[in-house]
Formats: sequence, structure tokens, C-alpha cells
Amino acid sequence: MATAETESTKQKETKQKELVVCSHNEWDPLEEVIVGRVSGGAVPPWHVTLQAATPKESWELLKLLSGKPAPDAMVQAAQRDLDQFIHILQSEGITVRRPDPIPQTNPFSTPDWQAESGYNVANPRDGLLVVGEEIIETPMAWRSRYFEVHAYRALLHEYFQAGAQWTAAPKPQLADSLYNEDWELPEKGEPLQFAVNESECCFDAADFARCGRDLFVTRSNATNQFGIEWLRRHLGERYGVHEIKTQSRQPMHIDTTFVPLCPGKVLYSPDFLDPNNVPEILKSWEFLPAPRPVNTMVQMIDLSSTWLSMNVLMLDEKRVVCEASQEPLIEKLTEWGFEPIPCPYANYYVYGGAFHCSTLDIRRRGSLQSYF
Ligand code: ABU
Repeated sequence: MATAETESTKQKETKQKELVVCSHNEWDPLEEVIVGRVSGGAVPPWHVTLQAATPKESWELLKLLSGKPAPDAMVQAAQRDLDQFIHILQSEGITVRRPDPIPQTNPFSTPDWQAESGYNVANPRDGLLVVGEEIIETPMAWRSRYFEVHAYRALLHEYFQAGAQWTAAPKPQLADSLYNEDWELPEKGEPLQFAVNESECCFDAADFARCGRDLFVTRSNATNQFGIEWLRRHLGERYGVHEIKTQSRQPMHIDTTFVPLCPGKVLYSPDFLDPNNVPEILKSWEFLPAPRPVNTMVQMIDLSSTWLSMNVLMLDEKRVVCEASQEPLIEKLTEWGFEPIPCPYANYYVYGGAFHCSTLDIRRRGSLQSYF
């Protein structure tokens, strides 16, 4: 005979099954994920927000190629890596969904400004944030990304029709006054400068890491305090939003600085984070220093820091998809008790992301918990 306890467990499981969007953290067993596309992408138009987020060595080429379609050879190489990644996910029993192939190469304008082109739909992690059963469109700071979310509309409609909560943060105007046009790369040890000020609310979802009832965020060249405060108030008292101070001179997304792997363990970049300078709440967590990245630069243009090496995707508390050539990281993760799944992905980096950036976990099996 079923006890009251098993009945209630069964009810919970049934409820969980019905939730089409449900992801509370970065490590519960992954069931459904959106994976980005590389076709139809453009080299992002030159802008101070791009300059502030990309290696200095890439600036001249980025200016030269500004707004042009991504070269074919680049698309094909990235597609080969992407196919392998998708194959791994599907072989692990995970449902893979894709954005619509809407070309991002056309110019467009708003009443306030014009953009030479869009960017790409390679990184769903930036424009959409899943917190529990809610999916939130984020107010991204790059003008080239203003309409990127349209590639996800069909999926958003489907998730909404199936019962998900769908919200859009206030759409910013992205007026000229938002940008600090005189941004300069600070010398090592100098105070950080940011390409966006506080005149409008903006944030990228990839500046947030989710650990159940607590989220961690970095102020960056895409996320300002206005954006952080908007999300804090929106989520309300059920959640804590804690700021992680990055030492990156070009901060853009928390997932190359601070990557929670499972309850109590976080992978961090020793260049970007001082584990002695983190919110008090994290004091009981183990900080695992990521080994120095193996140089994987295969394309002429580089949009990200080398710490994309640690931009891994957890399939559950153990299995972790890592870039195949990052052997020191793979070795360390194994030593720390994880089960790395290597996948070549260096050709994708030119799209500005790796496994975490290029995915959006829609559903992970688990419930809302506090880990602190
Ligand atoms: N989109 C992730 C890139 C972050 C970085 O350049 O460190």
C-alpha cells in the first residue's frame, strides 16, 4: 500500500513532468536545451560595447569586417563542431531545440539609431534567462542584438502555450547616452571602466549564474546596476541576487569567471576572481581554480577571453561537457570527481561562446532549493 510520503513524491514527480520550462540551477539533470545556430550570422558591427568586450588584438580586423556576413569557412568549421555537440547531447537523452534560422545580416533601425547588421543566434544564453518556471527576455546592451529574440519567438510561443511563464524585461532604447564612448582599456590594476552607464536598464542573462534560491551576477560591459536591480526586484524575496566582483578588465558574462558545477563547488578563473573577495554566503563553498587555458585560437578573429576554456555545460552533478583540447581542465575535473565529456568546439569560439553560452537549459529535473 502506498504511504502518504510516496503519494506526495509521486504527485511532485507528475507536476515536474508537466512543467515545460523549469530550471533552477546549473547542474540538475538536463532534459531539454536550446542550442544556438551558426548560419546566418554577421561579424558584429563595430561599437564601444564590442571593443570593451573583445581582445585588443582583434579590434582592427573587427573594424574592417564590421557588419559583414560571417565568412563561409568560419561557418562550416563551427558547424562541424556544433554537430558533434548536438550529437553528444542527443546521445545522452537530452531534447535539443533550435532557434529559427533568421539571418542576422540585414541592416535595421529604430527611431533612434541604425545598425549595420545583427549579430548571430549562436548564444541563446544571453538574451533569455530561465529562473525556475519563468523565461525572461533580457534587455541586451548591444544594438546589433536588439531583435535577436525574434529567432526564439516560435519556441517562446510554444512554451507559453504549454504553461510556461513568459516575461520581457523593459526594452531599452539603447540611446547614445547609454554608452561611454570614451571607454579605454584600463591598465592592469587600474579601476574598471564600463562601456554602459546607468542611464537605461540593461543586462545579459549570461552575467547571471543560478544556484537555486541564490543567483550570482557580475556588473559588466553588458550588465549595469540598473539591470541587476530590476531583476532583483522582479524575482522578489524568494531569491537572493549577489554580486561577484570580477578582475577582468573587459568583463562580459560571468561564465568565464565563476561557474557553479554542483552544490558546494564552483570553478573559477584565477585571473578574473579572487576567492577571498566573494560574497559571505559563498564562504562554505569550495573554489576550484581552472587551470590555465590551452591556446585554441583557430580563427583570425577572437571575440572572447581565453577563459572560454571553462565555459562548460553540466548535464548533471557529474557529467560535464568540456572542450576536447583543454586537457589540463579535463584532468582536473576528473580529479575533482566529475565525469568530463570532451567535445571539439574551438571553431565555435569565434561566435563569442562555448558550451554554456551556446545553450539555454529549458528544463532540468529538480526543485527549487537553497544551497547556502
Ligand atoms: N560570452 C562569453 C565571453 C566571455 C569572455 O570573453 O570572457
